[in-house]
Amino acid sequence: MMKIRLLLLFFIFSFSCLYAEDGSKLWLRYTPVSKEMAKNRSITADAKNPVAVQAQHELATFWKGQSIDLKLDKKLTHLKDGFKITGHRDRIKVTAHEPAGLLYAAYHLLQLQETDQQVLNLNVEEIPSFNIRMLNHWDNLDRTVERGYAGYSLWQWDDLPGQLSPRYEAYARANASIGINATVINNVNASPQILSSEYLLKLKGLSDVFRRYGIKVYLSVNFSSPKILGGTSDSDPLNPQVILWWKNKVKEIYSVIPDFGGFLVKANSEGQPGPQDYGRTHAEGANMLAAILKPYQALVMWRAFVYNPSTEDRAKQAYQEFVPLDGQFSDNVIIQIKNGPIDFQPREPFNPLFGALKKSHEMVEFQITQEYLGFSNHLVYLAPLFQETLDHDTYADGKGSTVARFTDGTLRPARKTAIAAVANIGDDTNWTGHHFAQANWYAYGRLAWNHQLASEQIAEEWIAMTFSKDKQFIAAVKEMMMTSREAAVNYMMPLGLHHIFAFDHHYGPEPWGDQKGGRPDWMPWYYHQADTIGVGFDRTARGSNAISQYSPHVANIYGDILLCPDQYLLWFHHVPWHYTMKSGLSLWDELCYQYDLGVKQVRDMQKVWDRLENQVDQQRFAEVQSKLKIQAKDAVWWKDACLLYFQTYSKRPIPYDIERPV
Ligand code: GCW
Repeated sequence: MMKIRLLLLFFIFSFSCLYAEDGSKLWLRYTPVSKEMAKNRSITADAKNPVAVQAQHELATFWKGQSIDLKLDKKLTHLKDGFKITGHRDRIKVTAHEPAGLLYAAYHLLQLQETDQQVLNLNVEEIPSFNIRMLNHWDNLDRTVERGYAGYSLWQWDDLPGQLSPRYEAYARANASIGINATVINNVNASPQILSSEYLLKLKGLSDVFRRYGIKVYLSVNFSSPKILGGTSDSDPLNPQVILWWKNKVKEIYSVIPDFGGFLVKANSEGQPGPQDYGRTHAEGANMLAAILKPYQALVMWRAFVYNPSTEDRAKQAYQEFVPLDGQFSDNVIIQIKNGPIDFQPREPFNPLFGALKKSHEMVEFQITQEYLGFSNHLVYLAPLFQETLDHDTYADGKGSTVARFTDGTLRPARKTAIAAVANIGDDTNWTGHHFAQANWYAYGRLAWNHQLASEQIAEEWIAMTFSKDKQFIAAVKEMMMTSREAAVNYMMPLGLHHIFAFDHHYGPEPWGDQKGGRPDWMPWYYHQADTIGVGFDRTARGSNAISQYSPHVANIYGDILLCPDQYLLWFHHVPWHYTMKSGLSLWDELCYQYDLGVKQVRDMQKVWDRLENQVDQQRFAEVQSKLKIQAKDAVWWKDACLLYFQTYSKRPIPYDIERPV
C-alpha cells in the first residue's frame, strides 16, 4: 500500500514538473526524439570543435529527420559565421565557415521544425547582418542590476569559479539559439574590481561555458582602474605607467581567457572617470586601450552617451563632442551610440551621430530592459522600436542611408561590425520578469542576425515556440504584441513628448517633477517646456537648433512644423495648445485623445489575453493576466497625471468623450 502511494506521489510530482510552465524554458521547448527514432539516424560532423559538437548534439537530441551532415568549408569566407543548408528533411547538408555557423544552422533547423514549416528542398543561405551581436549586462558585482527588473544578476560571483550554476549554460544556449555571440558581463558604471586577478578567474569560469556556444566575453572597464587597482599616480591615458598597467592587465586577461573580446567604456559620462579628467580627448583614451588590445584582435566599444548640465540642449551634446574627433579613432574602436539622442525613450528620432561620423566605426546600442517602459510590469514588444531605428533613413549619404546600412558595413566598411543591447535578464525563474519580455530578448537577437526581418514574423516565431502553434492563437497574440509599443507611447508620452518620468527610478509619470537643487537636465520640465502658450521642446533654428545636426533632407522635414510627423512633433517643436493638427483637432484635444487611446489599447490587450485562457497553461496565463492589470492601472495613472498637469497650462477642458480622470 505504502509503495503504491509513493509511486502515485512520484507520478504526480513528475507530471507537475513536466507541465510546470514557469517560463524557465524560454522559447527552447524542443521535445527529444524517441529512442526508436534516434537509432536509425545519422547525424555527422566533420569538425571536432566543441561548438560543432554542440551543434551535433542538439540535432541528435531533437531533430526528427533521418540524416544530417555538418561540414566546415574554409573557402566559404563570405558566409562569415552564417551557414548554408541544402536538402530535405531526411537528407540535409549543412555547410559553414565557422563552427558557430553549424550551431546556428542547427537552431535554424529546429526552429523550422518547431514552427511546423516545410523542410523540403531547402536551399537556405544565412549571413548575419553584424559580426558582433552583443548583450550588455548592467550587472554589478554585488549582484544588483542597474535598471534590472528580473531579480538579481545571474552571475553568482561568490560561488564562481568553483561552482557553475546550470543557468550559465542555459543562458549561453538561449543566446546561441538566436545568434548572439558576445556578452559584456558587467555594468558600464564599472567597478575597477572586475579587473582584479580574483574576478578574472571567476570570469574564466563563465567564459569556459560560453565558449562552447560561440559566445565571447567582454568587460566594461572603469577608466580609473590603473589608479584605483594598480596604484599608479593617475589614470592619464598618456602616462607611460598607466599604459604599462593596462598592457600587463590585458596580458593577464588573455592568459586566462584566450578569446577575450575586448572592452566597453563609459567615460566622462554621468560622473564616470575618463580621459577628459586629464585634458585628453575621447579619442586619446580609446586609442590607448585599442593599441593594447590590437595584437589580440580585440576591440574597444567606446560609448557616445555623454552630456553635461549646461545651457546646451542635451540632445545635441554627443554630436558636439564626437563629430570633431571623427577620423581620430583607431580602426579597432567602435563608437557605441544609443538609438536616440536622449535616452531610450519609448520613442525617439534617430541619433544624429549616425551618418554624421564619416570616418569612425559606429554601432547601435538598444535597451531591452524596460527602464522607460514600465519595467517588467508592462507588456511592450520592442521589435517595432528596434526596427524603427534601424530603418530610419539618415540621408547622410543620400536616400537609403539607413542606420542599419551605416552600421552593418554597407556604407562604412569596417573591420568588424557590431550591435549591442542592454539585457533584461536576471535570476528570476522566467529570466525576464514578464513572460512577454522574453520576446524582446528573442527579437533583439533575431534582428541582430538579420535586420531585415519583420517584427511580425519574429513575433510569430516566438509565440509558436513559446506558447502554441495554433494559428488563431498566434494571430491574436501577435496583434496584441504589435500594438503594445504604440500603446505605451500613447499612454506615456505621445506626440514626441519625452522624459517626463518620475525622478531617478523612471517608473511612473512626473511631468511636474522639480527636485530642488537637482540637475536641470534631469528635470521633466526641461523636456516638455509646457507654458500657457503651448508645449514641446523647440529644437528648430529658433530654439536649440538640434535640427541642424541632421542632414538637410531630414532637417527640412523635422524642422518644418507642417511636415514633421506627429510622432516627433513635440520633440522638435513648441506647439501652441490651439494649433490645428493634421487630424483637424487642436493640439490639446489630440493629446487628450492619444492618452485615452493608450488606455483603451491596453484594455484591448487584456481582453485578447482573457479570451485565450484555455489555450495557455494556468501559471503563465495568470501571471501575464495580473501584469496586464497593473499595466492598465498604470496607463490610467499616466493619462490622468499628464492630462491634469498639462491642463494647468492649457486651461482647456478635457473632451467629453474620453474617460474622466479619477
Ligand atoms: O539612462 C541612463 C540610466 C543609467 C545608465 C545610463 C547609461 C548605466 O538611467 O542607469 O547607467 O543611462 O546608459 O550609461
